[in-house]
Amino acid sequence: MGPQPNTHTTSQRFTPSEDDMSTTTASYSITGMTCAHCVAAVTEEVSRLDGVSAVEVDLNAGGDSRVTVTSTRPLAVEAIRAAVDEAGYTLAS
Ligand SMILES: [Cu+2]
Repeated sequence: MGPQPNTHTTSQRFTPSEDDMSTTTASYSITGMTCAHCVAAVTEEVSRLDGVSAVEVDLNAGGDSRVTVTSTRPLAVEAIRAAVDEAGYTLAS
């Protein structure tokens, strides 16, 4: 990780650590996703959350898709829910 030109304004600064043990991964189910556009929208919104370092979506059109979020600190499920909602989908769990 290095300085990024498009960082978010936040009151809480996080200092990236080289220690992988500081990384948190969590999976969520999302309903309503049907195609690559949906994946891109969800990935974009969730990636904007402070601390998120990776977002992986396992698309299951017609069912619940699975999104795996890797972050440098634990994320509140409500933050994920809000981001998914912003993208136009619903967090199922
Ligand atoms: Cu779509």
